[in-house]
Amino acid sequence: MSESSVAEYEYRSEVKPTWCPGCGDFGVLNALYNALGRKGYNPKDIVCVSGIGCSSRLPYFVTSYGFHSVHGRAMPIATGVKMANPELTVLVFGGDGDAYAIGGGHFIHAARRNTDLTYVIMDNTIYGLTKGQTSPTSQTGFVTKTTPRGSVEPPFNPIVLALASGASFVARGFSGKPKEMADLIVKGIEHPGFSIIDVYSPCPTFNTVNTFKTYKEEVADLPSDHDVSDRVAALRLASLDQPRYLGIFYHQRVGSFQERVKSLQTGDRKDSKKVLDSLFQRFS
Ligand SMILES: Cc1ncc(C[n+]2csc(CCOP(=O)(O)OP(=O)(O)O)c2C)c(N)n1
Ligand code: SF4
Ligand SMILES: [Mg+2]
Repeated sequence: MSESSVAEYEYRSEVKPTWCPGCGDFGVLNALYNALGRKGYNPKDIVCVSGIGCSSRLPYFVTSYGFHSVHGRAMPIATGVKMANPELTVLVFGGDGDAYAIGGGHFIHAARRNTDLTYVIMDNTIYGLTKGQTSPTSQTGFVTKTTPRGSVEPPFNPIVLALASGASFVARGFSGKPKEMADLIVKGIEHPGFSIIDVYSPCPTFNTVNTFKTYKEEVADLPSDHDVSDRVAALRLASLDQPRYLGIFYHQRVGSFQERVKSLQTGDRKDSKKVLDSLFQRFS
């Protein structure tokens, strides 16, 4: 990773964000510009991968390599990019539908494997792009066009899910606090493993329940004496409905998927080549 003094503005691409005025995703994008500028990463070392959704448009707005992929499949694509070139810093962006509904299987296994990626989920508890259906983080009773009498399903808690799946860096941010979120993104990038940052990112167009105003009243910083290496304490704090804690719940250095795969390759490379050659012979 080459670091240089790249000014923050250079990460803004020529494509102007197409989000609705007041969308929480602007706060995430600004936090990202700030985080990249603070580290001074060379844009050619950064890859932004996303799925499909309003939030998944983000890679267009960043000067870096980018991959606007398929709904729910950002994680396998990002994993492939990182495996092919571990020198790259790979960031993944998407919504709560993309990450936790259609992409839920990929999410838990990336956490379990500890793939070295930073995943920022813009959680507006709704499907924004398709005009407002419930998602796995929508509250019970949530009224949408497809649940006119209120959703009967309970939501799950992304932080608890990430912790239970074995993620090694788990944090929560809020679009209304972009500076703090930039800190989380920097720490997530620096963490050599799977970093999950779930962000309360309101959708003022389709969600009038979870708004900047309600979140401002409900959020609080994690207690200053919280031990980030204590997974059980992290689970307890993340399980509380009130306050909705912001900050790093859990942070533990363990071998990443890339490191473990690499360790298999060193030392017995010749043997691997022998096996590969014999396979080629067998199937040619
Ligand atoms: C395979 C597939 N299924 C469904 C869709 C339709 N679709 C597009 S975006 C989306 C959900 C978007 O919600 P979310 O991921 O939360 O992103 P947001 O728009 O809220 O940022 C859905 C269901 C699709 N594009 N592809
Ligand atoms: S529909 Fe909602 S999530 Fe999509 S751009 Fe507009 S405010 Fe943002
Ligand atoms: Mg959403």
